[in-house]
Amino acid sequence: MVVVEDFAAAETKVRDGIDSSRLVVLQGQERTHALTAALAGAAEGRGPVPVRAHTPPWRTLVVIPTYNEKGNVEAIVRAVHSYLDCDVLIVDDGSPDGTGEIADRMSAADARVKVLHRQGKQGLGTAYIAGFRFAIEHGYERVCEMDADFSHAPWDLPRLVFASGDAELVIGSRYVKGGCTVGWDFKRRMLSRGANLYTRMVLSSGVRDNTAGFRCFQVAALQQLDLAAVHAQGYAFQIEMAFRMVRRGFKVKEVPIHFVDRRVGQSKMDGKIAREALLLVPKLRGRVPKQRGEAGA
Ligand SMILES: Nc1nc2c(ncn2[C@@H]2O[C@H](COP(=O)(O)OP(=O)(O)OP(=O)(O)O)[C@@H](O)[C@H]2O)c(=O)[nH]1
Ligand SMILES: [Mg+2]
Repeated sequence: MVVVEDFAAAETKVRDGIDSSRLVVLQGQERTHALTAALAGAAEGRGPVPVRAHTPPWRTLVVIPTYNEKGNVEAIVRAVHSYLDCDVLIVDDGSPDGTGEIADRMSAADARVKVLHRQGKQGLGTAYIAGFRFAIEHGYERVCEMDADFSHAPWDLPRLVFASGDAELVIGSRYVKGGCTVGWDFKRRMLSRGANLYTRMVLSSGVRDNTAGFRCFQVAALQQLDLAAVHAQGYAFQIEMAFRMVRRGFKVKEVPIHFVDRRVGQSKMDGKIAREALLLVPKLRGRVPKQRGEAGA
């Protein structure tokens, strides 16, 4: 374990190659207690849990879209709450496996857990747009995107949120120094790398990990975007949102993460999602309005 004072120091360590699962971030906690809690958490396979969840200076909502995640949903919400003091919104698309009912049970037991039920699988993009609207309507100041399948480490979540003070969008990035993917086969790695190279070449927005789904937005910035104009559904949704933020003149910051392949449940990645990205990316250049100059990442 490596003890650091705050999340800014944690970011430097991850950039230098340290795995964030080994970082004990004090952020105001007493050193000995923090180290004991982190060691106990790691021994139980729950990562370096803090003494108590870190409280960000902003009212924060973490949106987790789910489709057939009954093996993950309860554990991911519990994990999020052990690291970050926040509300969680589960957006479930009528999962046939009963994920929605589990979410309802959690919501009844804990006021910090909210659930949005939608009819049938409608895609990741519209699930997040619904989550963003919920954040705007309920006065949250930060809204995060996170997968249910533990690909995004819950201990990285506070690092993303705390980095959002001077960036309207923070991306948990696999393709900056210190970031990587763990457990993906060659084909899946090439697909993600290829999609990102292609997007960088076509859009030249300065963002390196355009398809990442681990993000923290300033809600005030989202309010300035035309959310109704967002077209994309799958991976392309992440590309489109990042591009819209850059084009609007907002600062996009990438913090390195280790992305871990899902262990439980089924992937929803398919050819249709990849095709959508391939066709949509060139169109974005003409479609997304430029404002306040392009800031880059
Ligand atoms: N509400 C909703 N959630 C979805 C939909 N498609 C995927 N999800 C969820 O979005 C998150 C990311 O989807 P994944 O299937 O993990 O996609 P991926 O990360 O590209 O692929 P794998 O990690 O290989 O499974 C997970 O929490 C899914 O349950 C959808 O149509 N609606
Ligand atoms: Mg996944």
